[in-house]
Formats: sequence, C-alpha cells, structure tokens
Amino acid sequence: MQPTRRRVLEALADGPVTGPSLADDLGVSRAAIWKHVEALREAGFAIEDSGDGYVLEAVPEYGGAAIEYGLDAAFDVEFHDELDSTNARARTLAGGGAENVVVVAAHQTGGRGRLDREWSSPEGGIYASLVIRPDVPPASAPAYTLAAAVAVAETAREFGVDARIKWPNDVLVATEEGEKKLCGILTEMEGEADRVSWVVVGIGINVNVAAADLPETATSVQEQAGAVERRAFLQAVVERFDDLRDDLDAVLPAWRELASTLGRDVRVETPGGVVEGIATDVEFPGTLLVETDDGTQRVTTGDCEHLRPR
Ligand code: BT5
Repeated sequence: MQPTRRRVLEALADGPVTGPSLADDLGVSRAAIWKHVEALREAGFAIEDSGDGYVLEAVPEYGGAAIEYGLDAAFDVEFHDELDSTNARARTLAGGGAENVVVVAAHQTGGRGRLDREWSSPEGGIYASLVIRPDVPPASAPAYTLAAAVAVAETAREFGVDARIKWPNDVLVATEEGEKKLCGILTEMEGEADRVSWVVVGIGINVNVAAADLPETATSVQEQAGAVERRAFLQAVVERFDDLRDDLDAVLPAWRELASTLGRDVRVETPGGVVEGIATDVEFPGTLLVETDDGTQRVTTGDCEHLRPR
C-alpha cells in the first residue's frame, strides 16, 4: 500500500479525525486526503464521516488493501480478482527482480500443482505466491515448502481445523472418509550452483469453498469449521512464514510436531522408483527417511501415500 494511504488508514482506525487535521499531520493537501478516503472506500473499507471527522468502521473481508492492512510481515501484496496462476505471475515478478511480494488472486483459471497437475481454484479459496530471495544454496529450497506447510497447518488449527501435514507439501484433515486435502504448496526456484536467485512459494488453501466445488479428495475450512475471514487467515500464514524463513532451524521441529506422515507405513513414488516402508523422520532441508526392508532410504522428492489409516 502506498505509504500515505497506509498512514491515512491507520489514523482513521484511531479516529475520528477530521480531514484538515489529518492533512496537517501528514503534510499533504485536504484534496489528497479526500482522494485517499475515496480510494479506500472503493476498496471496501467502511469509513464513516461522523460529526467529529472520519472513522474506520469496517475492513473488507478480502482484497489487496485489506490483506496489507495490519499485516505484520515484510511483504507487499499484489492482488488480482482473477489470474491464470499466481505462481506464473510471481515468477514473472521474480524474473524482474521483485522480492518480498505476495501475489494473491481471488480465483485462478489455470492453477497448477506439481508435475503440471491441475489445482482447482474456485472463488472463496486462498491462492497466494510469495516471492523471496533468500541468501541460501539451492539445496536448501525445499525447507521453504516445509515452512509454508507449517504456517498453513498452524493457522488452520488456530481457526479450528484439525490440520496435519503429509510429506512434503500437503496439509490434510483426517475425516471419516479418510484423509482429505486442505492445502497444497508448489515451490519453484531459480538459482546458480551455490546461491538461490529467487524462490516462489505457491500456496493454495480451500477456505470458504463448498466441498461440492472441489475434487472428492479435498476438504475446506468451511466444511470443517465454518466460513472464516480470509484476510485474517492469509495474514496469519504470511506472518508465520515470514518468521520461519528467517529461522530455518525452527522449521523441522515445527514440521515434526504437525506431521501426519511420521510413524506411518508409506509408499513414495520417486523419479527413481517406488520406496515403501515406515517413515521415521525428516532431515534438513526436507528429506524423508523411510525404513525399508533394505535399510534406511532418503527420499528428497516424490508423491507420498499413507498406506494405513492412523
Ligand atoms: C499441489 O500439487 O498440491 C500444489 C498446489 C499448489 C497450488 C497453488 S495455488 C497458488 C499457486 N498458484 C498455482 O498455480 N499453484 C499454486 P500436487 O501435490 O501435485 O497435488 C495436485 C493434486 O491435488 C491434483 O492432481 C488433485 O488430485 C488435487 N487437487 C486439485 N485441486 C485441489 C484442491 N483445490 N484441493 C485439494 N486437492 C486438489
């Protein structure tokens, strides 16, 4: 958000405040204040003009300004009502040098999972891609996928959903019909041999979406706990991710706490073949340890299936 607009909004939240006094405080014209107020109203902020001045009555449920308002993380928000894929847009921004931006779309027309699978992206869900430029070797990049899974699972739990993480990138909920997927994460990156240039962490979360509008294997926050404020949900995810990206040592312990995969019989389809056994642990940056008949195998990438219900 443009800095003056942010300051106007903050002043209105502490209001009532009159246009002239706000203009004085911020060192801008009264006309400029009026323009900011109108723009904020257009973005959905309810701003009343009481006898004593302007006051902020309500913040919109979602939208770029709404997400930025009160966000306690070093990210700018780029919001679109519609995009083919927030990851595609984020990659373009990253290629142009952007950093610490979160691209958000109200819905996607070409949302993608791993291996170019489709990601169903109806209105009501959260579709967000974070662009970061961490000073780490490319081998560390998977840690950001795990960090995002932790951020989403912890947030979902705060909002009343019994969410757990399936290695490496799914947030699931155990239901009577088996485990159902609440969120998927798609991390993409570009880098040199020894240093990452950029990482895009794409997060799709089924929030205020009816189960009927999702694949059969999916569930939503709405289905599990009722509709929630997407703005607050996404803010919590971005804030937690922001903390973890600066403290990668904290990722694995938090991930283990929330993992549904550890201790389970798993079948992992890797590019090098199928690995079956008991998942015993994860190692930095996100390697799964599987105890097989032939000893411990370390799996860095693949599709993991939980073989038996917990
Ligand atoms: C993922 O892939 O789980 C990563 C999904 C990442 C989506 C986000 S949305 C914002 C950003 N922009 C994008 O274009 N992508 C990212 P994968 O592990 O390959 O799982 C894909 C599979 O999940 C599909 O083949 C379906 O079976 C299933 N699926 C599709 N849409 C779903 C949904 N909305 N909820 C749950 N499962 C879904």
